[in-house]
Amino acid sequence: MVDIMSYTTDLIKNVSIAGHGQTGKTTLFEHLLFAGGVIPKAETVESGKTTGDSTPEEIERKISIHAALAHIERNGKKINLFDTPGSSDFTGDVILTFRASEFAILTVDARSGVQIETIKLWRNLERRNKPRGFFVTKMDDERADFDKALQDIKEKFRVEPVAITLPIGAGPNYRGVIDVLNEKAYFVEGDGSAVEKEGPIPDDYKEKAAAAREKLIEAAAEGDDALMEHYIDKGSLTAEEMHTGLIEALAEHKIFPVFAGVALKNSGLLPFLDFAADIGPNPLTAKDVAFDAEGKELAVPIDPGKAFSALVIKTAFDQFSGKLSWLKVITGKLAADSEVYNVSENKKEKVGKLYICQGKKLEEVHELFAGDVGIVTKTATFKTNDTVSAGDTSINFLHLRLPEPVHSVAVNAVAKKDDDKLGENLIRATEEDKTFRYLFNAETKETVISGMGELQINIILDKIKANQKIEMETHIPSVAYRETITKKSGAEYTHKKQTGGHGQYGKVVLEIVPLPRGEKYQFVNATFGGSVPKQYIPGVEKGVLEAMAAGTMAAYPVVDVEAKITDGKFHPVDSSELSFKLAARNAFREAMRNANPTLLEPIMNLTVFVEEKYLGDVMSDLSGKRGKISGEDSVGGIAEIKAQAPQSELLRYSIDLRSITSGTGSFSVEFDHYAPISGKTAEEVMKAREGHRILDSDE
Ligand SMILES: Nc1nc2c(ncn2[C@@H]2O[C@H](COP(=O)(O)OP(=O)(O)OP(=O)(O)O)[C@@H](O)[C@H]2O)c(=O)[nH]1
Ligand SMILES: [Mg+2]
Repeated sequence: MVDIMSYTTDLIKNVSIAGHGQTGKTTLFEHLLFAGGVIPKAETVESGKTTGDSTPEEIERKISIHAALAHIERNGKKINLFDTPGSSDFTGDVILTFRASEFAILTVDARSGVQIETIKLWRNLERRNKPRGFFVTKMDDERADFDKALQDIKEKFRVEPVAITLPIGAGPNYRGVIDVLNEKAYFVEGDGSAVEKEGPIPDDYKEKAAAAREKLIEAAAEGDDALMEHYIDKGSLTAEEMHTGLIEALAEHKIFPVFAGVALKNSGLLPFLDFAADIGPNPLTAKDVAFDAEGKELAVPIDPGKAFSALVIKTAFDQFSGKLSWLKVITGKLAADSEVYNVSENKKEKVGKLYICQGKKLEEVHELFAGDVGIVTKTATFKTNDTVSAGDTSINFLHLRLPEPVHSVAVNAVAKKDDDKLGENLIRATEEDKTFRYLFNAETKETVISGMGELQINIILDKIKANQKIEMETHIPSVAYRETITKKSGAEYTHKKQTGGHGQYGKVVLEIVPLPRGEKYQFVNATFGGSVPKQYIPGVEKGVLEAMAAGTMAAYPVVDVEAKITDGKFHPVDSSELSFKLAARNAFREAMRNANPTLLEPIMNLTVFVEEKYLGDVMSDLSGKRGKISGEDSVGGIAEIKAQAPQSELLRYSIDLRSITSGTGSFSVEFDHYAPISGKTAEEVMKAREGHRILDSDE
C-alpha cells in the first residue's frame, strides 16, 4: 500500500466547486490538481481525459454528470475538492457536496456574469449557512470583464464581495493575477501549460492592488470586535491579524471572497489554493444535523474526540470496484478493516479497505478522521443517507434534502422478459442519484420514472440500454384523473337470484352526498329497526368501495363522496354478504349517474425561475396551458413566477420551458389539489379512456 498520510480534522478543508453549466468548473478542478502537484498534466474536457469527467457518459457528452472528488496537499493542509455538474438535471450531486463541504466556490463566467443556476445554488448554500465565494473564470475571453462580474455579484446577491485576487489584463492581454492577500503577483508561464510564476506586483497595478488590500483589511477587521478596535486605533492590521480576521469573517459569512483566473492557462490557481488552505473553514466549524431516538433535531459538531460516526453521502456503481460508498466522517475516526454499525439498517457491517480518491483513482488509507471524506467498497448494507457508527446509537443523521422531481416518463422493456432486469437497474439508479425516482403505479399499471429533467432521465436509460442490452420504450405517463359527484342523490337496488337451491337476496337503499374536496370518502350506516342486519353492513361498504374504485364515467376512481345506507331488506335464508355487496355496488352506480358526476384533474403548484427577458414568453405559454399566475417577483434580473396549472398540461413542461428559455429556465412542481373539468377537456379525457371496461352489475 502507498503510505498516504491521514490528515487530522483541523488540517482538512472540504471545498465544493459549483456553478452554472459550462462556466469552467471541471477545467478549474483539473488545473488546480495540476498546480497542486497531483497530476503531471492537465487534460482538456474535450479530450475526455479529465479527472472530473471520468465516466463514459461524461466523456461522451463533454459535460459533468456526477460529483467528483480529489485532494490536494497545500501548506500542510489537505484540501478535498469536489467538482460538480452545472446542469440543473444533476443538482442532486451538487447538493450532496454542499453538505459535505465547509466552503463552496461558485464559478462565474467573466463574460456572461452570474447565471441562473448559480443563483439557485447560492440560495441553497444560504439556507445551509455555508461560507461561500466566487471564482471568475475565463478571464482570457475577448469580452471578459472582471469589474462587471463583481458588480453583477453585488447586484444579484446583495453582498459586498471582496477580491482576494485581481486579474492583470483581460482577454488577449491577460497576463496573470495579483494576490491581494499576500501582496504578490502570479504570471502566466510561457504558453500557460506550466504552473504560474510568482513575481512582484506590476507598477501600473500597484494603486489598484493597494485599494483592494485596504478593502480586504477592513473586511478582516469585521471578523472580530477586538480586531476592529485595533484597526480603528492603528489604521491597519498585521498579516497575522488579517489571517485571523479573515478566517472568522469567512466562517461567519461576513465576507464573500472573489478570485479571478484562467484555469486553461494555469493562472489564478495558487492564490486560490493558499486561501482555501490557510483561510478556508475547517470541519471543526461545522455541525451536522441529526435526530435522536425521539425524533428531536440535534446539532452534531464534527469532533474527532467522540466515538466514530459517519454519513453515507453518495453511492456509485463502478464496473470494476462494484459499489462505492462515499462516507463523510462526522465524529471520531474510521479505521480500515473494522466492524461498524449501520444505524439506519440496524445491521453490523464489515468495512474492509478504506480509500480516498483522485477522481476515479482510489488510494488506500489506514484511517479517516472526522471531517474527512473517504470511500468504502462492496459493503452489504450501505446506501446513501445511512448513518454509520461505532456501536448501536440512537442518533440518525438527517437525510439530504433535495428538490422534488419535475419530469416523469413511463417506461417498459420491449421484451416482457426484460422487465425485471429493467426494474432492478432502475432501482440501482435511484440509489446513485437521489433525485431520480422509480414507481410502479398500480392504478395506471405503468412504471413511472421521475427526475430533474429529460437529460437526466435519458442518460440513465441510455446507460441501462448500453450496459444491459435492454431495449425499452417510453411514453408520457397517464394522468390520475378522478371522478366525483356535484349533488346529492340516492338509489335503491335489489340483488336477487332465487331460482333453485340456495338463493341470493339483498336490498340496499343508498344516499350519496358530495364531500368537500380532498376528504375522499365516508361511509355511514343509517339503517334502523334491523332492516339490514349488522353482519351484512361490511358487505355493503365493500360494494360501495368497489363501485368507487371502478368509477362510472371513465373508469377513474371516485372520490369525495359520503355514502349512506338508509334502508334495505334481507331474506332470512338467501341473504349473504355477497348479495349486499352486489346490491350496494349497483345502487352506488345508479345514484352516481343521477348526482351530476364530473371528472377531476390534478392541479399542480408551480414555481418557475427565469431570466427576466423570458418573463413574457413564459407567462403566455402558461396561460396557453390553462395556468393561473398567482404571483411574480423579480430579484437581480431573475423572475420567480408562482402559478397553478393542470398536471396534464405540464407533462412535458421541463422540455417546453427549456426551449422557451434556451435551457436557462427551471421550475419546481408539486401536487396541490383536484379540480373539476368540463367541456372539451373532459370530453377528450373520456374519449381517451374509451374501451376501458366498467364493471358489469353481476361480476
Ligand atoms: N477560454 C477559456 N475557456 C475555458 C476556461 N475554462 C474552461 N473553458 C472552456 O469552457 C468549456 C466548459 O468547461 P468545463 O470545465 O467543462 O465547464 P463546467 O463548468 O465543468 O461544465 P459542466 O460540468 O457541464 O457544468 C470548455 O470548452 C473549456 O475548455 C478558461 O479559463 N478560458
Ligand atoms: Mg464540469
